[in-house]
Amino acid sequence: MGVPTAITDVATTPVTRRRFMQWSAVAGGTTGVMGLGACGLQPQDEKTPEAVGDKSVWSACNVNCGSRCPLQLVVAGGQIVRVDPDNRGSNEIGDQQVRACVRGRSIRQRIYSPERLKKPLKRVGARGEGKWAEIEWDEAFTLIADKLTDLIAEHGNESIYLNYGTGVIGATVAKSWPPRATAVSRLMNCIGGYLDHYNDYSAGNIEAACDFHYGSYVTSNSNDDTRNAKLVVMFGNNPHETRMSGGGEVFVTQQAKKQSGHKVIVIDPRQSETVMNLADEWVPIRPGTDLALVAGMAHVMIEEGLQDQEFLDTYCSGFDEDHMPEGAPANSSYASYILGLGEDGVEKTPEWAASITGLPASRIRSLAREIATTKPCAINAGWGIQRHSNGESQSRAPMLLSNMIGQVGIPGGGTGAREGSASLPMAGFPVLENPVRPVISYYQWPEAIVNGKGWTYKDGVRDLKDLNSNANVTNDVTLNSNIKFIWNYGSNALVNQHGDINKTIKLLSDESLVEMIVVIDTTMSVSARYADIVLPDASTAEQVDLSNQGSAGNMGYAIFTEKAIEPLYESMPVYEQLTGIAEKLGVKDKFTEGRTQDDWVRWLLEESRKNVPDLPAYDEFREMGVFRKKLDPVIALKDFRDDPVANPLGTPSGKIEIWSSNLHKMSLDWNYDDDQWIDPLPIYRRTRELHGDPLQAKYPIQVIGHHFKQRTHSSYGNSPWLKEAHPQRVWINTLDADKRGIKEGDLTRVYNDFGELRLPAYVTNRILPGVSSVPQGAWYTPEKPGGVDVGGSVNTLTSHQTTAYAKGNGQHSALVQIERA
Ligand SMILES: Nc1nc2c(c(=O)[nH]1)N[C@H]1C(S)=C(S)[C@@H](COP(=O)(O)OP(=O)(O)OC[C@H]3O[C@@H](n4cnc5c(=O)[nH]c(N)nc54)[C@H](O)[C@@H]3O)O[C@H]1N2
Ligand SMILES: Nc1nc2c(c(=O)[nH]1)N[C@H]1C(S)=C(S)[C@@H](COP(=O)(O)OP(=O)(O)OC[C@H]3O[C@@H](n4cnc5c(=O)[nH]c(N)nc54)[C@H](O)[C@@H]3O)O[C@H]1N2
Ligand code: SF4
Ligand SMILES: [Mo]
Repeated sequence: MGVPTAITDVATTPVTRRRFMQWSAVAGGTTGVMGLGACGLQPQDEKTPEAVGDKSVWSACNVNCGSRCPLQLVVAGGQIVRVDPDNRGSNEIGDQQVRACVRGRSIRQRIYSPERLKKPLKRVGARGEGKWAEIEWDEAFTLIADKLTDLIAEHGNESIYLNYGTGVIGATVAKSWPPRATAVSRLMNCIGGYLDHYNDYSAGNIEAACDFHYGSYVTSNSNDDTRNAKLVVMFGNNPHETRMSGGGEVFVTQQAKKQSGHKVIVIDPRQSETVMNLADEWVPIRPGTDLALVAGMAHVMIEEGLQDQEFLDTYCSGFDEDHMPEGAPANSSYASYILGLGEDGVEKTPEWAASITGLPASRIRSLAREIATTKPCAINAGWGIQRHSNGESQSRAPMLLSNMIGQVGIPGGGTGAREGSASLPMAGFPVLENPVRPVISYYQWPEAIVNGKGWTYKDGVRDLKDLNSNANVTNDVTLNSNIKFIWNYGSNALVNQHGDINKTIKLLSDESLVEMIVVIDTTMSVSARYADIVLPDASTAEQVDLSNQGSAGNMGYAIFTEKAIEPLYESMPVYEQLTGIAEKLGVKDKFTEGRTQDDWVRWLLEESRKNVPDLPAYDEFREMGVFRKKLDPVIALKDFRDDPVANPLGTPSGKIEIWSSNLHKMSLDWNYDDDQWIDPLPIYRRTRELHGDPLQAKYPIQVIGHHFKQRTHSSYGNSPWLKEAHPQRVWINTLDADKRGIKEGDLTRVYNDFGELRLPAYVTNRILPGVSSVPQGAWYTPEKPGGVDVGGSVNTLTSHQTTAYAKGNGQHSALVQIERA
């Protein structure tokens, strides 16, 4: 196992310039497959690069930013000395170069980080106290296997939880999420299974809402299809920061606009990178109020007869009183809600919407007219709009708008959900069957540590046999244990990425609740601080695998990720770690089927080639690095649009349910908090910590935590280069800053009842007055235990509360006060 020198040394390791120029001159050309032969160097024995000199191998950035970028790692003396991006493909949509962003190109700072874990660690002080003993791998395997055996005997397999974690989402053998595709899941299924979770921090609210609105999770059309649109309306969608590479959507959105000349309107409380780079108009809106905007626009459309009534009559249920399901109360249609004939008796005029959204009523009127009369119109959404305390209904706002103008299922249109993209049907790592049927939502685990035992469907427990929530309005499974063991692989969601860090830490500090926490990471992350056992993982560059999730627009791609260097220090690929634990548990043969990781890669590739026949075989793919394929554009729900009778949706009526009969049922018997609602209609309600909350008397400013180019969540968060290029700051509007005597760069206190941050201010008109943003993912760094977080993690300020029926995260809903420090 290799031991690197410090990164400064790595960076200056002499690599002859001549060789480099030779390499890049050929690689940049059009010689087709670039293997070692093509670069003018002799083929080398990849096991001993030190002995023979330089090589360049394909690898990938496998973190969860939605892109999956190939990287070419240049190795000299057993160390990675340079990172080059993809240099194939073309500048055609569907064949584009997948150029890594600034983060992927800095990957050496993650691989050779001083925080890199070197040896297995066992906690010796109190949990979270930071006292560790280095132990041998064998001891770590025994400790984990023994604890699993004891806990399963005492509490059952339901007590063993696989936490959400997307640090290695791009990989296949080493994939860290979804749990049902990971090697950890396979190990647990060899010994009776584990407690799984459904949905995710990214999109949990829309994933649930879609099930009711459209009958299953749907995307919108892919971005390449916006070439057919005259108007593109994006609700809180920021691809120019959240899909930053050529394998992301930056290139596709730019090219599509160039080719079609369509207009782009972005609705966002912030003037995002997408507003700056792509939009023709910015509509700044208060966070969490998009449904009020859509209601105001609906009022204009109904008053002026601008809605697509034929589409609504044919494809939807619940828009007006003539199209309601049986058993729905009188005056409960959406049109009745808008016209003030519903329960609240309030007419949803543009003036009403203006008072909630902060937009002028005249702007709401003009927007409604433009959207209703400019077709095809592609309406899509990012996921920021649904990461709110009212996120389930918020996420239905763009869907409803697209329904009213009849743009679902056609080229140039969309469903109002997030853009789709085409991907290759690559084989996943086989995980065997999990016999444990109750499944909780990804955001419920802290509560399930204390109260999970006895939960039923009314608390959001789904049945693994049928994870679709539509069918799980009721089910007969009960959760029979609290969580006693947590696997936390490739995850910082144990602490940094979950809400209310101070509360989470208190919960984890009680060693009588969760009895063992195992963190598998490359880095001493914030979550690793609260583990009992920390296992040092080999990075993607240190093992062979396939990156199987690449997709952008209508291009699907896969990457062969070679082992560039030996695992650093005493780190070990996760598959080998789990094999060691399997051996202690007596299930090694079942777990491995006699295969090494390399054998699995070969097997997975052959399985994938059954679905993707032109995918090259092992040796050719290894040389080629990236396999890309132009696929059909995604036109979401096209079959339904073409023939709604032959292709009904999964809703009870088979139609788009603007009034959802299943949500109506759930509103009658589900458990949720007193300040929450389950509404069959997508109607605006002010829930926790949104504008108008009485709590604003104390904490007047709405704070969101947008996804930021410095990091992918917390990954890359410790890179000195990236920190310098994109420092962590709190965004505050000029008016709010002036009132508080805060100037650009001043240190501020950002605080509420959950906790306090100390951060420099970014004083700007790029965010609405009364709104602020602390980019999510910064590393929680308390001055002293429980004290002020000088690292600036927004989750020091956010809540554990789950949404009413999605049981999802509302982490963009938070109220704070900001002062000069
Ligand atoms: N307030 C707020 N919180 C949020 C969000 C928000 O918008 N606001 N967004 C949420 C969303 S959408 C998501 S997806 C989650 C993401 O949360 P996570 O899935 O936890 O993502 P990361 O923070 O990137 O953490 C990944 C971990 O994997 C580790 N890692 C990286 N590479 C490797 C590797 O090769 N091997 C191993 N073993 N580990 C590796 C990293 O060091 C890091 O500790 O955060 C959520 N949290
Ligand atoms: N650079 C980078 N890229 C990433 C990530 C990252 O951490 N860094 N994370 C990746 C992951 S896992 C995910 S899930 C995606 C996340 O993708 P998103 O969830 O779409 O990202 P966000 O930044 O949370 O939100 C997108 C935009 O919505 C705006 N917004 C917030 N609240 C509202 C609202 O109520 N209404 C409206 N109209 N707009 C609102 C924000 O200002 C932001 O500009 O990004 C992925 N890409
Ligand atoms: S962070 Fe995302 S866009 Fe950047 S290199 Fe990695 S995968 Fe690509
Ligand atoms: Mo995410």
